Amino acid sequence: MPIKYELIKTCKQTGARLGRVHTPHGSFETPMFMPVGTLATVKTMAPEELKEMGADIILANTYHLWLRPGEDIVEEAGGLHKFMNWDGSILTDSGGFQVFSLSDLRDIKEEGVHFRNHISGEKLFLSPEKAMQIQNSLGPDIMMAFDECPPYPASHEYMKSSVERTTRWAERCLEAHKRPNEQGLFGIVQGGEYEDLRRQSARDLVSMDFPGYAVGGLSVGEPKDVMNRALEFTTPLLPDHKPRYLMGVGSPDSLIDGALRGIDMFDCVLPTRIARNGTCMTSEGRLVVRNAKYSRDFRPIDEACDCHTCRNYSRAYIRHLIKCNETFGFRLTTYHNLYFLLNLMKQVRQAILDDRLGDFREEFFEQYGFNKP
Ligand code: PRF
Ligand code: ZN
Repeated sequence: MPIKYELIKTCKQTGARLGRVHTPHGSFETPMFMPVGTLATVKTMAPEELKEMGADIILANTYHLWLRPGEDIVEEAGGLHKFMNWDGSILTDSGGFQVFSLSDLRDIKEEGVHFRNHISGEKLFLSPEKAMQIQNSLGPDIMMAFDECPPYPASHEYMKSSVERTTRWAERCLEAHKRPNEQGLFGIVQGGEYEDLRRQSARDLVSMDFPGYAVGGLSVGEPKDVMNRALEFTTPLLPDHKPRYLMGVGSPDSLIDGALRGIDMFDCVLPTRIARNGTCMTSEGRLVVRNAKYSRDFRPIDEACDCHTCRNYSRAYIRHLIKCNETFGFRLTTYHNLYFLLNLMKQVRQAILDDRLGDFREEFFEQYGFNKP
């Protein structure tokens, strides 16, 4: 088995897990946030910078790399790690979610999904077998099953048929996966906010014995308490000795609330995307450094942060760069936002070790401004 989960400690106050996931390219502590590098680059960041800020695992996308440059080229380069010069762990999403979120005109059939290329308009088809073949060629440490992520809200009737198809697709993924000794394939539990369907999905996928499990279909527009409730009844259905990954979640509050409910891994474009429009995450909440009020503010973005950006550059300078569309400005905010989330997860891990994640949540929410009306 290429993926091993080591449980180090459970928080006595909350039940959150401190652990370590071992992959063919090293290990990482959990709970962990994975920066998103859709096109085999975490936008604006060099791999050395990601290493320096403490990222041990990053995510890339099957769908995008299939279209450009094509998985055959990545394979010819020696796989994703070599192609992008990243020797840490890599996880790829399967493409299912991206097809649903990026393309209109899609047609879901038992066999797979027909849709149009979001760049050229060309007709394409993605299936469990195709998603496995592409991910086997890309060569990440962790690959994801091909699933359907229904929109919110979806009726119980639709969700049930979708969950059952996702389970059949998961069986086909296991069957089509050609490198189970080198790459770990994670199953994705779906079922939206419906407890009976999450139960059914988890039971069926757990019986297939994947080396890890994701909770999919959340953070798709539902209220936060709906997501938290769904996590509360879903994570206990997953095996204790395997990693649990909450897909597409990256706001500071949701990372803490996910960890509290037993999640080990998270990913999201949020920190890198908002960085490129001049928004920073800080210990006192979001700071829109583009704003005119920072034009003569020579303090760092976050006075409590010791990242490379905050140790060396001011709000006024970064605002100036971003207002002028200077690439360096986007690099500085991206570095800070990723550092902020990686550092937040480090604090979460320490709080689990100290049996005080509940207290940490209260303190963090108070400071970040989530408790304000
Ligand atoms: N499935 C897959 N990727 C995803 C999701 C999902 O449900 C989500 C849901 N937030 C994000 N990314 N395959
Ligand atoms: Zn900083």
